[in-house]
Amino acid sequence: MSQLVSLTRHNNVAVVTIDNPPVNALSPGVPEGIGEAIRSVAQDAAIQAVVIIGGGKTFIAGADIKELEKAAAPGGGSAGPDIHALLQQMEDCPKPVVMAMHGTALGGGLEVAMAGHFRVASPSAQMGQPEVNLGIIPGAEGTQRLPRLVGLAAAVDMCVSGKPVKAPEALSLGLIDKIIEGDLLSGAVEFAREKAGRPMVKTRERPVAAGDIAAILASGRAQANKTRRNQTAPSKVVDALEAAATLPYEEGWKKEREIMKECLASDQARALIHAFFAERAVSKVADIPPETRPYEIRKVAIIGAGTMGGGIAMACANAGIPVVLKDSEQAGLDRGIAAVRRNYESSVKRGRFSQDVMDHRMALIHPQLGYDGFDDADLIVEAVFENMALKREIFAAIDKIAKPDCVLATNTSTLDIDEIAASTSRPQMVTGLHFFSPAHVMRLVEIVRGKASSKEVLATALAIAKKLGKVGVVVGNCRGFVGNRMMIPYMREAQLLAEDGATPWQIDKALYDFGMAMGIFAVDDMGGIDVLYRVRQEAKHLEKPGRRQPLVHDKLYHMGRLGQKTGAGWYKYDENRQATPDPEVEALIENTAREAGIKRRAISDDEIVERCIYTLINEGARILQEGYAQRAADIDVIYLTGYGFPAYRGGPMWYADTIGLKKIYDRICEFRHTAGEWWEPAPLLKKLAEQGGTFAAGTAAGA
Ligand code: 3H9
Repeated sequence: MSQLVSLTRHNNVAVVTIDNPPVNALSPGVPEGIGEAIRSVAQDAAIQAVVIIGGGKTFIAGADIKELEKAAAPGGGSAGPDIHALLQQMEDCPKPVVMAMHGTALGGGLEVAMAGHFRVASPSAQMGQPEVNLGIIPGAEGTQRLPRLVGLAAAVDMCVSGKPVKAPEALSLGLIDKIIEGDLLSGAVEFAREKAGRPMVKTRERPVAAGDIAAILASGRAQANKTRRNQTAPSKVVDALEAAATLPYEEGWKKEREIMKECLASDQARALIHAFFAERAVSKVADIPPETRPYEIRKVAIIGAGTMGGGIAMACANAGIPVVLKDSEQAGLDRGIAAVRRNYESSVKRGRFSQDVMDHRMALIHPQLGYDGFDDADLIVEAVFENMALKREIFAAIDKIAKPDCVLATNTSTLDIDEIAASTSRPQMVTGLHFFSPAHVMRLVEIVRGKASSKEVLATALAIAKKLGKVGVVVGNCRGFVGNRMMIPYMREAQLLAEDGATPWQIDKALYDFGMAMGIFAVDDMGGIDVLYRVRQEAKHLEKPGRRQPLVHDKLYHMGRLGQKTGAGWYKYDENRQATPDPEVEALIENTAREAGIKRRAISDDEIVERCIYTLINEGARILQEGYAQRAADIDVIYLTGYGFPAYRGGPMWYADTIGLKKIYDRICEFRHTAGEWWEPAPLLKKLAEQGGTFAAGTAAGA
C-alpha cells in the first residue's frame, strides 16, 4: 500500500484509510492507493466487505486543488485528475463498499463516496459539491451520481449553491444511509458486516428522480444568475445535471467531463483558485515564524458601544468569547446594546439560529460604563470615533489597568498606530484591528502592524481573526492602510468621471456590471457623504496646490445631502432606502463642471471601468513597492473580503496580471497625458510592465 492509503483487516471487513494531511485531498497517489486496496480486497476470499475512511480530522475534502491549479494554467488543457476508472472499480467491487465520512466530504471526496454502495457518517459530518466556488463543476461524475441519490432538484441546489449539507439533512435526502453516533470506524465496520452478502445497488444504475425536469433546470439557472452574477460555472453545472436527467449514464459523465474541461480552462477558474490559496496564504507572514506562540484570548474588552464596537462584540460572542462592552455614556451603551439585540432578533426571526442561541450570545456581552473587568481581559479593542487625542487618552488609561500580556488593539481606519501606541508604556503590545462594518458580518480584518508591534501580538491578531471566522491580513501603518488607501483614488476617479461627462448612475452600473458588489456612489451614500468629507478635510494639508480635485462632493455635504441617512446624497432615497437617480444632482454636476471650465463629453463604460479599476491597481502597486502589503495576493484578499471586488476576477492585482501589466501601464500613461497628474504610473508597475512581469510572480515575498 502507498503511504497515503493503508489497508487493515478487522476480521472479515477490510478498512481502507486515507492519510493525506491536512484534508486527505485526492493528491497523486491517493486514488492509486485506493484502487490497489480495492483490487486486493476483491481477491481476498476472507474479506466480505470494505470500509473506506479518512485518517485525521476529515474524510476526503476533494481533489487536490494544487493539481487543479496546474491543469487550469494556460496550456494545462485537461479536465483535471481523471478518476473514472477508480469510481467504476469501487462500484463494481463484488463486496459492499461502505464510505465512512466525518469532517467534510467535499467535491471529489463526495464523488468518491457516491461510488460506494453505502454511506455512513458521523453526526457532525458535512457533504457537498463546492466546485462552483472554484469556477469549475464536479469533474468526477458528481453531477451524474448526486441526482441519482438525492433527486434532481436537491442536486441542482447543492451544485449551484456549492453549500454543503449536514449529516441529518444528507440522511433525509438519501445521500447517506445512516448516522453513526459514537466511534465512526467501529460503527462503520459493524454496518459493513451487516451488509455483507446482501444485495447492493450501484449508484450509476439508479434512475434519476426528476419530476418536472424543465422547471427544475430553469429554476437552477435562475438561481445561478441571481446568486453568482456573471459567473459561468454555476449555470454550466446545470447543463451537466441536465445531462444526468436526459442522457444515459455513459454519455452523461462524458458530457460532464467536457464541461469541466471548458470551465477549468477559464479565467474565472484561475481567478477563483488563486483566491482560494490567497486567502489561506495571508496568515503566513514572512517574519513571523509558524512556531510563534499567540497569546490565548479567553476574554475581550471593547471600548465604544457604537456600530463598530457592537459589531465586534457580536463577532466575539458568536465565537463563544465573553465580552465586556464599555461606553462612556449610559445612553450610548443602551443604544449599542439595543442594536445588538435587534440584530440577533432579526437572525432568530429569519431562522438563522434559535432563541436559546441568541440568549446565550447576549449573556456573553456585559455592557458597562466603567473599566471593571478590564484587568483580566486578554484583548482590549478600542472602537471609539476617529479622534487621535481621544484614542491616546484611552490607551494611556488602559495601559494602567491591562495585565502585562494583554493585547491592546485600536479599530482605527485611518490614524497612525505608532502615535496611539506611544501613549502607552508597551507599544510592542499594540496593534490595529481594523474591522469592517458591519463587523459581525464582514470577513475582513486588517491587522495593522505598528513599528513596535511584537510578533506574538501579530500572531495573536491572526489567531483571533481566524477564531472569529474572519480573514486577518497583516498590513503596514500608512494612511488608510491598504484597503482605504486604495479606495480614496478609486472614489476620486469616479467623481472626476462624473464631472467629465458620465452620470453617477452610469458609473455605478458600469462598475456593477464589471462585477463590483455595489457602485461607488451607492457605497458613498451608504457610508455617509460626511465620512469621506471629514477624511478629506483632515488631509487637506496634503493636497498639492493646483492639482485637480473633485468639486461636487463638498457641495453635497454643504447641502446636507449626506447619503441614505438623510434620504438624499448622490441618489435620492425612498422610505425603504431604495435609490433613484436624481436630476437635481445631474444639474449640480453639470453646473459645477461648466463653472470649472470642464468640457463634458460622452464617456464609455469601458473608460469608466478602466479609469476606476486601473487607479486602484496603480495605488496597489505603490503600496506593494513601499512594503505596506506583503504580497499582491494580500491586496487581492483585502479587496475580495472587504470591498466587494468580484472573486471571479481574483482581486485587483490578479486582475491586472490577467489583463497584462504592459497594457495597463500604457493606458495609465495615456491617462497621465489626458487626465493629469493623478495618473503618474507607480514605479513598480512601470518596472514589471517593462520586464513583462506580473504582480503575482514579482511580489510573492513570503508566499
Ligand atoms: C474538486 O474536488 C473537483 C472534483 O470534482 C474533481 C475530482 C477529480 N486541495 O481551509 P483550511 C489546504 S474541487 C489542496 O485552512 P479548514 C489549504 O490550502 C475541490 N489543499 O482548513 C490549507 O493549506 P495550508 C473541492 C487543500 O480546517 C490547509 O489545507 N473541495 C484543499 O479551515 C488547511 O485548509 C473543496 O473545495 C484541497 N482540496 O477548512 C474544499 N483543501 O495550511 C476546499 C484544503 O498550506 N477546502 N487545502 O495553507 C475547504 O473548504 C477547507 O479547506 C476545509 C477545511 C473545509 C476542507
